[in-house]
Amino acid sequence: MTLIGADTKYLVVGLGLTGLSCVRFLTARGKWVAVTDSRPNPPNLGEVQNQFPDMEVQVGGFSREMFVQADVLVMSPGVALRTPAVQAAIQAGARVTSDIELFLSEFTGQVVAITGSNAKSTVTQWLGEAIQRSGRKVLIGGNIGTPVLDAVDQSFDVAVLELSSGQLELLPKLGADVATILNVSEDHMDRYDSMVQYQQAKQRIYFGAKQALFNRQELLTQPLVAPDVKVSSFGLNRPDLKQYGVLETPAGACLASGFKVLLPAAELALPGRHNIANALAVLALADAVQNPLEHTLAALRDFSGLPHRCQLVREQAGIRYFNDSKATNVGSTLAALTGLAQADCKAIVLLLGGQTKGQDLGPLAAVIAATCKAVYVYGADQQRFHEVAPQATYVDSMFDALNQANTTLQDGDILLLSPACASFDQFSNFEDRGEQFVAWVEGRR
Ligand code: UMA
Ligand code: ADP
Repeated sequence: MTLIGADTKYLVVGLGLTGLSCVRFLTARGKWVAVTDSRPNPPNLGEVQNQFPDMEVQVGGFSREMFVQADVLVMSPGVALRTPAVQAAIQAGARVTSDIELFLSEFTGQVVAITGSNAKSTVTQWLGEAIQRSGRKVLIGGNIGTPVLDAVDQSFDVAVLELSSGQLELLPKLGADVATILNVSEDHMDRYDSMVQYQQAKQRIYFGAKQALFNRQELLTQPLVAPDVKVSSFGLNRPDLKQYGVLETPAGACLASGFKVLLPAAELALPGRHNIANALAVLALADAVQNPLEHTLAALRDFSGLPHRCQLVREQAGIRYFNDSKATNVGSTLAALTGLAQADCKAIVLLLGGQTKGQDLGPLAAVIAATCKAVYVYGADQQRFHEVAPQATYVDSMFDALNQANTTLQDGDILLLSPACASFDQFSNFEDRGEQFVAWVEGRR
């Protein structure tokens, strides 16, 4: 089955951001499209019914009959491939595709593909801004929040794509100009049977790539496929020739390529060791798409980060308040704690909790013990934290945690929201959780 055929019947599965962009793309090309969503009232139902009144739309469950009639299933990344109706359609001969594959079938510019358990959005945005400085037109899209098909009709020189494991599972051969796995730690264990399965999904980013970039301090990021591609690496240790890393100099730690010093780490606007690793990835990826070094270095100095990622929201009476609501897994909370910790001083008051998504919380124990003066745990899976934070205070909500923590804060303390969990038990999403935290900190609630 070809992807774009004259009589192909497409079934768009899921009617969120991705689904709506796929419906628009296919109908604009005169294709036969039906759409389905297992929720009774998905977000874009009204929009589709208004714009495409003749389109077959089925919601409130997946009908096997509808699936097996389709030639091509255009999947949303949140819908698992093992869903029985999807499997029935595949058995009946349907081909599976995605918004990313449809986009790549028309896009002719350079493609940078970025995945990882953490840091994807930060590196995607940072790199996008570095390339924009050179005057090239850059699409910054994918899992970061802009469906790529919403931008397919504009002429971009470079697409910097953030790809989740769910999006990668749907791509037979991505064929990026440069692809990277930034890091791999446990996440989405409610969707995968094992870490191996999760890592395999991430490895798909290297399929057909011209260049591969991996994190040499994280074995699971190393390309297992494609022996012919040009491979380079980044890491916080000393780099070999043609690698990116950190060189200790008399003037302090510096970002470097091989033996060549490029930038003192102290000149980065973003705090924390994890952001030095992110900056090294940006340097390497920018070089792979021939971005002039002076533009990359200027972007490294100026980028002040995305909201909800270890973001300093207030400093008052010597107390610093950080919103790290995007820390939805253990790896990201570890990065925040180690990045903000001060030597020989337990100054962090940590707020965490929510839905743990089946993760192993074990790695938190030692770091919490070494860096936190107090811990408050709230949310659906709070009983799971007893093992890793035995001295913690257990409360009903983030606001109870804030109100109680507030009475103990002193000059020099850091109040850190870095939940290590998904937010959906008590908030609409991580943005909502972060915004409510910021509103409390700013005295607006
Ligand atoms: N749906 C079903 N049946 C299911 C599961 C979902 O019908 O079994 C329907 C839902 O009812 C909903 C629709 O599918 O109406 C949602 O589709 P989706 O979950 O694929 O989400 P989209 O709105 O299309 O957004 C997706 C990404 N979401 C997910 O992968 C869960 C967005 O990433 C991304 O920005 C967007 O495509 C554009 O590329 C968000 C995300 O949370 C930020 N990503 C996860 C993460 O970063 O951890 C992976
Ligand atoms: P993603 O898109 O992969 O979720 P983000 O850039 O949105 O990544 O950051 C998610 C969380 O991960 C934030 O809490 C952020 O502070 C943290 N983070 C950023 N860079 C790293 C890194 N290199 N290692 C671990 N955690 C990181």
